[in-house]
Parts: sequence; structure tokens; C-alpha cells
Amino acid sequence: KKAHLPQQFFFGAALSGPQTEGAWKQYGKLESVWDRWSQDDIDCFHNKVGSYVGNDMINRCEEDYQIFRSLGLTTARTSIQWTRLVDQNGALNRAGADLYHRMIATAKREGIDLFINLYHFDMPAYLLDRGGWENREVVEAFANYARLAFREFGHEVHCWFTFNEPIVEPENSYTKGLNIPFIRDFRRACAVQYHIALAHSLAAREFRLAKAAGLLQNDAKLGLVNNFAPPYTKSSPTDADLDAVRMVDGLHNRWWLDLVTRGSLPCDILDTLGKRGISLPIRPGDEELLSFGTVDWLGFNYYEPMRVQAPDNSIDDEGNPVFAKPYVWSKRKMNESRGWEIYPKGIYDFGMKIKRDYPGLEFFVSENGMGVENEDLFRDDEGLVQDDYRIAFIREHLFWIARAIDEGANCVGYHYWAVIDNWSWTNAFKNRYGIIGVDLAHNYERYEKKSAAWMRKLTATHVVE
Ligand code: BGP
Repeated sequence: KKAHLPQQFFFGAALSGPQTEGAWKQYGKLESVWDRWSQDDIDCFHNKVGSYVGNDMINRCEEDYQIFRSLGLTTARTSIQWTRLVDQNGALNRAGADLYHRMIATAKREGIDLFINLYHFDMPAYLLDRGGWENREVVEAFANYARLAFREFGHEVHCWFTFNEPIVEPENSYTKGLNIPFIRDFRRACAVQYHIALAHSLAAREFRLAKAAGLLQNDAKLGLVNNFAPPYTKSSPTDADLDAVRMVDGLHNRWWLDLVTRGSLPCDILDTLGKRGISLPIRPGDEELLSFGTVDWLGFNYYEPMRVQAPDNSIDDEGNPVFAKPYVWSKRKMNESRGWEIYPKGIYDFGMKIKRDYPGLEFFVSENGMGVENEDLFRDDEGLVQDDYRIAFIREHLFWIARAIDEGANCVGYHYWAVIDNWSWTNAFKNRYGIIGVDLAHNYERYEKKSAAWMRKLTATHVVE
């Protein structure tokens, strides 16, 4: 099997500030919720490694961008940290800003077009103490942070994103109670989800204002990145199964897709929430504010699909409404280390959904990757990890991307997560995603895995084989 990707299709690296930078107390950085949680409760974190290490990128910035270039990558997305750029009074922290100026300049020198995202789960801890995303003032604080960032780096960066995976906090931190602040209350999750949509829109308004004032480059583009997940159900679904699909698709995918293409939230979802007694913290004038939320393009992080069916009960023990329950497909293949289903065709299905339901919307695959537990222990005599499974994983996904493009999907690039192993939320360094490994025992030294050579060939030829 062979597939060709267009010559202008870009390959790059996906990363985030909190997972790579380290230096968590330097350059005037404040504490984020991850710094706080991983420090206070280190036993919860795999290898007992907290967020303060990242993968030492601050000290290896030049080397890492050289690595990206050597792999033939031309773009990268990282995030700047709210806690590094803005102080507690909402003013710019000069030491943090200068650090990011140096980082952006380094990427440029190495020929990497660096995309900047503003938020990757890293709420400042002092703002969580004031209610986090449940508090409207935090929404306004985010808009202030966005304004400072656009003004400070507007002439150096041309691709901007507001949020990475804005659905993760409503789902994991406020519905499932897995992450800080460990809440299991769907009503509060909805308030958070609404406020994040608003925060995105206010930041998008700041983007327009900065552009109109000549503070951004003429070709500056704004986007939003989400872990969109194609929804599936049984092959012969009942109406109730289809309604479960509608609801999870609506909350997880369409909420953001409608926001960024139409500047509004999906009516059927608002309607269902209303009927189930959930009211959102909407204020007069919000409709206009949300209308600023349209963007130029979209980032599509793809890890796994959603498979759901009708729930048994419409309410759980804690009184939260239940819209769906998991459906286990008999043919599913799992990434056992991560507990995620591997289903490459999902990338095609979702790409075609974008083409059909949001015609003209440009997107790129902004994250896709395979994490493997303890992979660092499997280096051979030459120090190489024979990660053929990773090559197969990327290849399969790219085949489906190529097919979607052939059938008219407007997909313009692919960023692998994570080109270099990095620290990851509660998993710390458990699952290694890298094409390049990081040796924790030897001062975070970088080493190549087998997939690196494969990647070089891919980026040079644009042929997937
Ligand atoms: C995405 C996040 C990334 C990254 C990745 C892998 O959801 O945007 O930050 O961590 O998932 O997930 P994990 O590291 O939890 O295995």
C-alpha cells in the first residue's frame, strides 16, 4: 500500500508548555493547578514525577528545534503558560515574556514555524482558588492574558490557538472527578464548558482588535484545537441509541465546531440541557460575545473514537443526568498501555464529517500518537527502540488522512504527539510517545528510536508506505 500526500501538506510536532518547559519556579512563573496537585500529592503521579520537570526543554530548546528540523518537520505547536506570562495583578511578567521571545526566535532560526496556543489545561492555581472556570471573572482574566500575548508576540507568531482540548476539563475535572478540582457534578461541568466557550470567544475578539490595530501580522490566523472524536453506536441502533450519539457528539464535538464556525452553540443541545433542568450561566449580551468565536481553521487531535449506546438509567446515583453508556465494539483494538482504542479510520470519518457539515473549514491533525508503557526499557544494544508498532500506527492514520484529502477534505497538515518524549499529566513519564526518546537517568538526554528514520523519509517524499 502506498499513498501520496500533497507537497504543501506540512508535518510537525505537537507539544505543550507545561509538559516540556520545566523551570517551574523560574522566570517569575506562578503555580498552575498541575504544579500544585503534582507537588501536594506526588504519590498519585506515575514515577512520582511532578509537572516541574517537563522534559527540560527550556535548557534544550535549540537542540530540540534542531531535532525537529533534522526529522524534516517544518512546523510545531506549543503552548505558552498563563502562569509564566501574567502576574497575579494581571500585568505582563517581563522575565517570562523574554523567555518566550528567545524560544520563538530559536524555533525560527532552526526553520520551524512555531504555532502558539494559549491554554493547555494549565489554570493558574490562584484563579482556581477563586472558582476557576466557574467564575466569570476568570473568563475575563483569560481575555486579558490573550490580549497581552497577542500584543507581545504578535509580530513573531502568525498561527495562534486559544485552547487545546477545551472539553477535557468539563469531562475529566468536573464530571468524572478525575483531575483537580475533582468534582462530579454535571451541572457545574456545564457551567465550566459554557465559560470556556465564552473565554475562547473573548480571546477571539481580542485577536480581531489586535489585528485591526496592526499588532498582529497580516497573515495571522486563529484556531482552536480539540480532541474531536467520531461517535459510533451499534450497527442496528434504536432511536434511543441514536439520541445518545446525538448528545455525546453535541457536547464533545459540535459544541466547539458550531462555536468556531457559526459563533453560536448547538441549539438542540441547549434545548436538551434545558429540558433536563440544567441552566447555563448566560448573561444578557452573551450571544453577541459568542459570535466573536469564529476562527480561521481548526486543530483536530485524534486518539480514539467514542462508542456509545442508550443508557440504562437517565440519572446516576449522584443525581447527574446520564445521556449514554459505553458500547464495546466486538472488533475493537486497544492500545493496552493507554487504554485507548486504536481506530485509524475514525480520522477519515471525522474529516469527512467536517467536509459535509462544515463545508470549507480548513483543519489539520494537530495531535495523533502512540504512547507505550516503559518503552524506555526496551532499548537494544545500539540504544535503539524498535518501535515498528509506532511506524504502523502513524502509517495507518496517514493512509486514512490521504484518502480523506482525495475525497475533498480540507486537511492541510499533521502534527505528531509527541515527537520527543515528555511529561504527561498524571501519567508523568509512563507512556512514551516519542520518535525521539528522553533518558531520565542521564540528564534528559535525547536518543533516536527506529521511527525517526522512517519519519525522515516520509517528510522528504510525502509518500506514505
Ligand atoms: C492529549 C493532550 C496532550 C497529551 C496527549 C497524550 O489529550 O492534549 O497534552 O498528553 O493527550 O495523552 P497522555 O499523555 O495522557 O497519554
